[in-house]
Amino acid sequence: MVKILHAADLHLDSAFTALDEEHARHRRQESRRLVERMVSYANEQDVALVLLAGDLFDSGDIYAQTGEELASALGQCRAQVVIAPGNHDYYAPKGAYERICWPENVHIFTQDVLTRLDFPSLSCSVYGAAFTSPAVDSAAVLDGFTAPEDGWVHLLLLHGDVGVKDSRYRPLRPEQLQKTNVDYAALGHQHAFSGLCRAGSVVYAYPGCPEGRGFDETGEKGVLCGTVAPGEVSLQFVPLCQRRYELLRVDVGDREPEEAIIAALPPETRGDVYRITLTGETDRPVRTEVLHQSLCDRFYALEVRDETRMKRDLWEKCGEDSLRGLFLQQLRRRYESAGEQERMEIERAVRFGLAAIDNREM
Ligand SMILES: [Mn+2]
Repeated sequence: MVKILHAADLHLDSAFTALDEEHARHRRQESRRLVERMVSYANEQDVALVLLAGDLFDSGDIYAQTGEELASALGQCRAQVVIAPGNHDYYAPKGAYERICWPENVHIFTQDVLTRLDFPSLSCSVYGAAFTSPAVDSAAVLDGFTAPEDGWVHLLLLHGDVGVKDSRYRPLRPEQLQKTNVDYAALGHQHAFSGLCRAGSVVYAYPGCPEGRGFDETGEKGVLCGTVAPGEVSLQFVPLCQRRYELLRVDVGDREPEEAIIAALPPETRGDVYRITLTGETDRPVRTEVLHQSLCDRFYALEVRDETRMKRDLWEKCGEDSLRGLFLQQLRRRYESAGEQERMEIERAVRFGLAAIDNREM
């Protein structure tokens, strides 16, 4: 039985484009701490083998400091570490992997050919390959390979795309994984945790990226940790991210927008990045900049979007012989011939206009 930690898609030195420049710079710095947290966890758990399934770097063009800190953090790991480079950090002569001075416990697959690494003290073999260019259009590396049944633990470590036909990132079919006869296939590339999947007797999984980088990578992020024995896999998802990206839609209803948002939030959001979208029908004007200002201290970073619609009965005062009535008549005419986008803008103008006429707080 071998205790493993499986992580992938760290994408160190990502640009964090969903954030403003200052936050993005801060996130790049703190994302380097991720590897330290991973290593402490592995040491605490007495992990024997750390499997990193590619895309450790967001590109081949990393800061020297990022490489040095990664190598030094992995050197603190009591486990053996195996890396299979992916499409973002493909292995190239004079590339990022060759420029870094790796500690002795780190082993890197450098060829696009299935290679076997033996760990006799663990009775365990790891089979893997590297991307050596940004695209690999087949899973030919697995052709003809079947792990023996010899009482050892057999692991596959690979960056690739299961279930995506014609993928440029090593398309893998479950049947191909099944034929490998390994006990566990530790995969990288897909950024959401896949759950533990099965192809015949072969268990495979994507842990997803351990730190979200945008609103397409939401919620809890982490790694997989546990034991693998011949024919027996017992792995748990372990949250390890420092910050979560969360999408929250809030129906304003009859409440003040700020009140509606606060009511919808979980108790602790200070470390997280939120995109809050206001929805529903309301005749209250929604001022996203004001909301942002008054709520942003509750988050690491916040974005507020307005998708509310105007209440239909707001047009009712259209017939009134008053400033209000004239204002509504004017806009109603334009509203009727307007397209979807312009209608949203007109509704917004009506809400702001009526609030001003009524002298209401905006
Ligand atoms: Mn990838």
